[in-house]
Amino acid sequence: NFEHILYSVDSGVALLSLNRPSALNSFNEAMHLEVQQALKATLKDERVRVLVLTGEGRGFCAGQDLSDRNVDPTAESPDLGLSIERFYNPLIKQLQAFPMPVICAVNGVAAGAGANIPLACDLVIAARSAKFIQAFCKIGLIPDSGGTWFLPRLVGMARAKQLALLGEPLMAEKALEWGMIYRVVDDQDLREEALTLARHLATQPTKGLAYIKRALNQSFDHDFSTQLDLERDLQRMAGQTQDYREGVKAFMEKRPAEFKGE
Ligand code: T3D
Repeated sequence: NFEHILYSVDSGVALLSLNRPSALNSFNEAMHLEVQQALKATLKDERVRVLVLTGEGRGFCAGQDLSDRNVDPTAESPDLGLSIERFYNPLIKQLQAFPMPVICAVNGVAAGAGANIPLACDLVIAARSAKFIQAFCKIGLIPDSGGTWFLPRLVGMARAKQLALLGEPLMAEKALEWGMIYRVVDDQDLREEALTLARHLATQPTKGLAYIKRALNQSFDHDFSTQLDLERDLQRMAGQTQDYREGVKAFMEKRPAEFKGE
């Protein structure tokens, strides 16, 4: 029972929707805590094999709720590092390491941390009207939630600097063209398209998919030889799963595989 998010599980898919539409789903502490709780529940729930993240209303997420910050000149400066350490960094790390595919369905404007949370997910589908805004520079901050890490890697340094220093909106189609996201769909189709993709992935070898994302995510930190070692280790683990056995067996028997995520 949540107040600031909606959470449901169906057909192997957990759907987590940010639900403070009047503030464009910006994060206050209560919403952070509910998201943390929902992610914990997702990890414990053996039925869940894919996570979908989205937002209610016309925006996906406008980052930190700025009305939560006391910036009165007479007040002591808020410690933003603490907020990053307590909330944003753990969220980003958790999404990256989540042991199943994470789909982000960006239903509208995504600004500040809200523009970078999708980049920590595995597959980003955006509504055609969605836009990504590295709004931080407009208020004297730097891109957080992994922005300075993801952006140069996804779109190159020149474009990363353009986005981060100018804070101009990047429309979904352009984000797709730049290789920042996976797909763009018509606004009215977004939720169903994301869920269709999620339901498909929920029938696939969950552990294998988790190892794939782990290998790809870690590749940027590794030299060639270390990455080959990681591939060896993960392949060894993948080869121990029931789904691998089922995949090979189904292939040999010329029938569709029935993966259990085990
Ligand atoms: O502090 C820390 O913990 C450090 C971590 C920081 C992480 C961050 O995310 S910092 C960046 C914070 N976010 C922003 O700077 C974005 C602020 N919002 C905007 O620039 C614009 O709202 C948008 C470009 C996202 C959308 O513009 P528009 O014209 O479509 O909508 P709007 O009219 O500006 O917003 C609609 C309502 O949402 C409005 O409320 P109202 O007037 O109808 O009552 C607006 O105040 C509210 N809203 C939007 N963003 C935020 C917000 N309220 C609080 N905090 C927000 N971030």
